[in-house]
Amino acid sequence: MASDLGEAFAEVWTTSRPAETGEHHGVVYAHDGEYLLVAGRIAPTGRYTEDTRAAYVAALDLMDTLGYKNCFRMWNFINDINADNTEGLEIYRDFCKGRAEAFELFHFGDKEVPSATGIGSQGGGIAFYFLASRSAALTSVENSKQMAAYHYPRQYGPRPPKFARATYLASTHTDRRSGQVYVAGTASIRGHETLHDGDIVAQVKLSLDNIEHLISDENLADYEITQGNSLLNLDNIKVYVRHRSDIPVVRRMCEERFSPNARVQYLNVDVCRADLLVEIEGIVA
Ligand code: 3EB
Repeated sequence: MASDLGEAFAEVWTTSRPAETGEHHGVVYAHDGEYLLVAGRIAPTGRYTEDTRAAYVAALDLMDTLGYKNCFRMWNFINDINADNTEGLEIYRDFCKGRAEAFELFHFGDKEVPSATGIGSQGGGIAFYFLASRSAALTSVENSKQMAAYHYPRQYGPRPPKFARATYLASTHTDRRSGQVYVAGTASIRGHETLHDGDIVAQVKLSLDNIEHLISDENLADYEITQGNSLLNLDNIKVYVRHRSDIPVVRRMCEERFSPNARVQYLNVDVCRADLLVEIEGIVA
């Protein structure tokens, strides 16, 4: 994701239990009896639908095989995300098609899809990694001020993006107070529409407002969750910025609203809609 060495960082998921690693139909994984991390790459091609479907099928099949059936978070890093494939379909939309087909094969209902990020990348092709749990209780959370992505109208592509705005992860279904909230990539969208085309300041503000509302008790009341979250509770944040020259202003705005102790990475990559300038994700732990 990084453009030069100074920006490079590693995201490391650790466990105190022993982990086993392996490979399954081209995807690699590590698991510790409670959590599974699975990762894969899709080589650059003129058309991504089939290879995306196949790679997702390998990862979803691994979850079934090893017994990690509760997938709660997915990341997708897509090179040239706004460019057309060889058939004139935007690469992001091509990817969305393959993902939707794989979910269909595994009978994922729209309300069962995990939170996700679908964002640009400097590397070639598509890289992805998923987190799944064996026994955690999951709730897919939507934002009452945004249309569910899986209901987006046809203008955004042949198959809608399939992801939840957040996943609430707790040890039991009765714990509605002390779970973790995995916040999906969040942008300047209300309903299904991009707002503030060309205005980075307004886009950052709306993205932050969207997350603030998403994790608030007001929004989580629909799921009987009450934990008093605010943006100050968000950590492990990634801020994706389309134009490098916008990073200083984005950073200033984020620093005003995040905890000074939050870990935040700013990454200069494209965003999945040509009119989006910024996208933000994080975790309430
Ligand atoms: C949006 O809200 C912005 O395709 O997995 C955000 C998070 C977005 C995840 C995905 C896309 C994805 O539609 C884009």
